[in-house]
Amino acid sequence: MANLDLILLHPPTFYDFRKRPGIYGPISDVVPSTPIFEMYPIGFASLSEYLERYGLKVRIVNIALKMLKDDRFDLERLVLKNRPVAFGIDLHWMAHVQGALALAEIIKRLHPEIPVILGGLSATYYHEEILRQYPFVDFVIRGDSTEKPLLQLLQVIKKGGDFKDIPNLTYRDGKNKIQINPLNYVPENLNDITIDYRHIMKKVVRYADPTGYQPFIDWYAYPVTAVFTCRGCLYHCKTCGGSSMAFRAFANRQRPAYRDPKLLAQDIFNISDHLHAPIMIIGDIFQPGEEYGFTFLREIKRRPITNHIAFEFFVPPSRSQLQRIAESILNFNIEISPESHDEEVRRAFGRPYGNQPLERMIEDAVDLGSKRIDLFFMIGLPKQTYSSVLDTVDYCRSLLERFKFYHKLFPFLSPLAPFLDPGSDVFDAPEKYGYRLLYRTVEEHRQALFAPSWKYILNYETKWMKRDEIVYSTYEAGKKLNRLKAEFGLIDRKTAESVEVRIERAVGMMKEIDRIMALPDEKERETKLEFILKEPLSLQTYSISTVCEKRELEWPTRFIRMNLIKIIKTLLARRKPNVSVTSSTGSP
Ligand code: B12
Ligand code: SF4
Repeated sequence: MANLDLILLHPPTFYDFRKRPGIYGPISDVVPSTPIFEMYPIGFASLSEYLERYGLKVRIVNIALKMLKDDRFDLERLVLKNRPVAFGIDLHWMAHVQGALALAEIIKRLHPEIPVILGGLSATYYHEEILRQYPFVDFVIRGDSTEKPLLQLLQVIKKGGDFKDIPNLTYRDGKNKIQINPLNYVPENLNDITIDYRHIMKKVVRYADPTGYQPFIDWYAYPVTAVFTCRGCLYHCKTCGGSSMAFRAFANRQRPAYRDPKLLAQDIFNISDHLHAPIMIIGDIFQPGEEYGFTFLREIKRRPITNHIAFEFFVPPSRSQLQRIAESILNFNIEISPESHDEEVRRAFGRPYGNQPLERMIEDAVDLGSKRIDLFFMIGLPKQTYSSVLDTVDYCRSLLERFKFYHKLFPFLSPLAPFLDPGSDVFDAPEKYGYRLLYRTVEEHRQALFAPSWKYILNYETKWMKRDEIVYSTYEAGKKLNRLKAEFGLIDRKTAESVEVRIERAVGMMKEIDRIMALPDEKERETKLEFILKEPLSLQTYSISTVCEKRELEWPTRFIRMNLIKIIKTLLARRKPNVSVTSSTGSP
């Protein structure tokens, strides 16, 4: 592997989680990952495809997943064995801050001469601080679209040239001064890049490394995939670090970049040819306007596919929009995040709709044959109190009563955790929104991840709920919702009982940690924490499927999930990437 140009590494949230796991709690119960957040940014796929298109050799290694799967996996051995032109690490989600910096430090210690590049939304927000504080990071590439700047950077590292000509780059110059190049590479559309699973399959074979490319722990059993409509967002939810305001402020994105709806449909066909599993469309197809959604639906209708397709909506779609979906797609599913049942809380969060349009949407979707509807509620919102959290579960009961005959309406409730998003409105002006931010700097967040439980990792509390209340309302409401799901037959009794047992165990453990944390003597505190956190299987016991069973998230998948003949053909063929020649990004 002597001639690799770039190895992209995805870190775990906390590097030493195998030696000393904290009680991370239900922070990942409603996403496919474990609390180690082993899912790498989907952008790794577009970066890899783009760089290879221009002649570079790229490998992705999901370190978090390898560490989760194999207790003996040795990062240092892997790093020592490889000498690429550069290493790239994502600091996309702030939750990875400790893991990302730990990886960077190890690489620098073992290969002081190989540049370490960081990228992703959190690295973008904190670029200057990262380069100022952590000498083992050499470059940060900012922005939501780094394909082209990364190509330029690798070319300059390889062949020489001037770093100052590379857009979006923050680096240290020869005098150890931090230089911040303008963030002016902000493509207007996503037509020159592609998330191409065929490319990934080829790399898996090239490097004989199925786990290095695996997106999350159970992926081979449940090979769900995603296609992207956009980068950026039109909406402005107050705690979201990916809102229109946040992207404008730190990624210099004035409006979202969309993918041509025909390319989007082709992305889905390409997946459907190879996998008989659900496909999630990230980003509301009606966000760019009805015409975008309808063009996509016209296109997708041309080739009937049986995969379950999940649509996420930022606002409830109209009946006629749902009707068009139903006419175009055999198995469609819906995801929407009302966040709270309380319209005032929802409005304060930034969602611009009331319960009436939400319920009308459910009614229409049921009527038009949606195979499943997922509702996501959240804890830690502006104006939300402990009792309001519990009232959300009562609202779920009223919905389940009303749609009793349907059996496919799934409510989920999870905490805004572990961190309030950097760059969100609330993060940047917490007091204005009734929040108290407990950690602001990179280092404070990095240190927080050493804490023994998610209560102490949380970087905020609100005027309406302290950290204690956020944590314990999560468990109490989780228990209540779990019982409700069993009552309405959404989960079987055995699953419900095991979730309840896990909740009770987790609460017991959290209380024990609280008791230890209150001890005045630091040494005694450390010894006691060390002792209880050492428990084998602590990650599984206290932090996975705590407030709901992860399997509840799964949309139906065919028994045979992969079309192996097609996959082999693809591995042998040379195919053109699914990109448009008339893109705004052009050639480098
Ligand atoms: C889709 C999405 C998801 C998908 C993930 C899909 C995936 N694998 O990427 C799902 C639903 C699984 C998800 C989960 C989570 N998400 Co999310 N997610 C989003 C969303 C809606 C879109 C992301 C997006 O547009 N990406 C596109 C672009 C920006 O990223 P990208 O293509 O992957 O990567 C490009 C750049 O980021 C950069 N880059 C990334 N890595 C690297 C590395 C290097 C070396 C370089 C040079 C560049 C680089 O270059 C790439 C290519 O140009 C955003 C909101 C938003 N509007 O942005 C939230 C968002 C990113 N998620 C967020 C959060 C908090 C989470 C969770 C932690 C929530 C939770 N507690 O469960 C988890 C983490 C899961 C995990 N890692 O295991 C926050 C992040 C805030 C922050 N700064 O920390 C956001 C901003 C908003 C939100 N609250 O939802 N998420
Ligand atoms: S939470 Fe709101 S602002 Fe953030 S990506 Fe979703 S719709 Fe956009």
